[in-house]
Amino acid sequence: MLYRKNPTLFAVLLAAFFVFSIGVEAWAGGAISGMVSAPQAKLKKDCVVYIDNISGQWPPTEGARIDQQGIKFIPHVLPIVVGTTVNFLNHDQILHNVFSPDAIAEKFNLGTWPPGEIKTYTFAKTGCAALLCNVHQEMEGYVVVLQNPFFAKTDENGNYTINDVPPGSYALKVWNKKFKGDPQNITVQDGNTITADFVLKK
Ligand SMILES: [Cu+2]
Repeated sequence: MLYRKNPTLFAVLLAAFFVFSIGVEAWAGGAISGMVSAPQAKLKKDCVVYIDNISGQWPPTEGARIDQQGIKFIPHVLPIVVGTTVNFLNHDQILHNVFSPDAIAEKFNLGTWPPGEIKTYTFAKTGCAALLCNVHQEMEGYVVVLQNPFFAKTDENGNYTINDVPPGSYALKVWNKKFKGDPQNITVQDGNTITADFVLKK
């Protein structure tokens, strides 16, 4: 074992590892954190806060899926990067369907399928696509298709954090299924967390 044979070398390697780790952290960009408030308390949850545009090509979101369980779309809101293929699952013991009335999703209709099968759709345009099920009128979900992966969903208290944002100046926006909020101009620096709160309006 290295620490027995050469304790000094072991200590140096350990120190180098920690310095390297801190170095990597410093290169990881900045963070944006804040709170979204809404006219209806329950709509603070499942907002999407996102950077409108960061130059470059961003890879699709990995593992994007929407399940149908308990006659609900889960998750209720799914933010993804444009070009992502979403898997649609059915875990109920009944038939479900998924369609979108929205043009950004070509008004797709995946048909009706039994439990166990998976259907897919690739979202090629940015924007919001509502999801509906023609078997159950009460079912609704949303896919929010974004230009880049620097987004976060709010928790039940409206809090969000976006990590590892490349330094730069951007427009920060908020999406909510019912309300609107004003975009903000922000500047992100390496190693810093900035605060950006949103107040949604009717
Ligand atoms: Cu259904």
